[in-house]
Amino acid sequence: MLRPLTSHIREDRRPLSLKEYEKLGGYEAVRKVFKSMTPQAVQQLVKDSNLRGRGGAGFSTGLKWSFVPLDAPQPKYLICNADEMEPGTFKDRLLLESAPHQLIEGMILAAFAIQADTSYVFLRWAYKDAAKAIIHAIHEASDAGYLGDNILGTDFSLHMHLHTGVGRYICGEETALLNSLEGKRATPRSKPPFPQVSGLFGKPTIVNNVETLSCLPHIVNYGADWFQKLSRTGDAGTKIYGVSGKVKRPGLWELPMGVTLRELLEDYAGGMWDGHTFRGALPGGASTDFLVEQHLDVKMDYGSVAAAGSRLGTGTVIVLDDKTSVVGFVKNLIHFFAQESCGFCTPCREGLPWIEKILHALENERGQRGDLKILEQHTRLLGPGNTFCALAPGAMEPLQSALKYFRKDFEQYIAAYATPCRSGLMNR
Ligand code: L3W
Repeated sequence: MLRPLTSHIREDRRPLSLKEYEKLGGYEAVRKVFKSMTPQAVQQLVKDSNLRGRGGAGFSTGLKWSFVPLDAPQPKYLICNADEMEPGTFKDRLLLESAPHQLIEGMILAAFAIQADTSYVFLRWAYKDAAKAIIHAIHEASDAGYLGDNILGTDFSLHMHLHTGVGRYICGEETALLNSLEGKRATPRSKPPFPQVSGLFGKPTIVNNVETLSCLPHIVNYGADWFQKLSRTGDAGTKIYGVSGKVKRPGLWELPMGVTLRELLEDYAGGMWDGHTFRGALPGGASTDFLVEQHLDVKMDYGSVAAAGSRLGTGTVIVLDDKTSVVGFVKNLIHFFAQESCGFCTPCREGLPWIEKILHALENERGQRGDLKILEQHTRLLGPGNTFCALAPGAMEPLQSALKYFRKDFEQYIAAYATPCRSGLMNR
């Protein structure tokens, strides 16, 4: 099976019912695990499979689970991070809307591996169809004995709840998500302690992405080796890649991990619109660095994209073309991140609106000499280690790489419009 996560998704994308899912072998992995595996064995299998988190960071799933103290008393929590709000990212939505039982089965397996008795799907508020599909599937799975007390007659119990967020990007950051779920203001927490030891209500908690969890039934059914061999590279499995921007066929495709950016753009997305030329692409949502022409043959896996100076992130590519203003493009992204900053730490709260102001001024022919230097300073001041969470450093990635690869696009505004005696920046 070359596309385990999506090959059973119907053409009309209607969610598969429990009966339909069972007919295709659904919940066999849960039966297998309950019959013949220990939690430790499931953890080892997932470690051996080399599954890495699909939410953007690519952290080893099995390793993350292994930090949960198995003998800690209940409650322990498993949380599915379905708060998909990264710009250009719409891959989890497909799985949530069309394959809800695959996700639920994956969650049961993950909960068993860490011996959690309570689980939540933390869902983006705007995903209304997904909410309907998940709720319906939770009811079906509970009625069939896959969820609840003493699942399938075993001594393992798991209760599952759907929680819809209020539409804030920061809730996708795992510790802000935990605060939100506890009814508190959604600001990130400091790490360590990591949620695996002190998470929801201070209890051991695992937060995994939708796509990550959806891989689990297949890894249990077909094995770690099989999962590794799905990939073309050292990073295992398939990946749901996406492309948006001025390409002929924007969309999502489940492909072997490690297809090249060129294949993705030309063979799957159909190439650029007529009359438009490729200039660059953000490989994994907005909070990644640009890849450009010289990177078209880079393999889209964690290691290769990192070696090219960016990150695979969510694997959903945003394409920049030659008819789109680079400054406007980056300003749009910074506008989003500035709006979504939780406001807790100063560099992020103050820095992002400042950058947005400068980009806005540039775009509107009010650029000043020194603006690029200030922008560059900000990419450092808001970079890794200077803020409380990854939001601002992520936002700096498209900006810093745009300044590197498309510097002339910024300079032209300064050269064309700046005068040496403009008033200070703060007077704009
Ligand atoms: C124990 C350690 N656990 C890390 C765990 C940690 C978490 C996971 C990843 O951001 C990225 C971000 C966005 N001991 C550990 C450890 N962990 N070190 O591993 O952690 P981390 O901190 O590397 O990343 P993160 O804070 O989870 C995720 C980028 O993804 N991104 C955003 C995507 C957004 C969505 C969405 O909207 N839903 O997908 C895209 O590129 O910028 O860098 O579980 O506990 N020493």
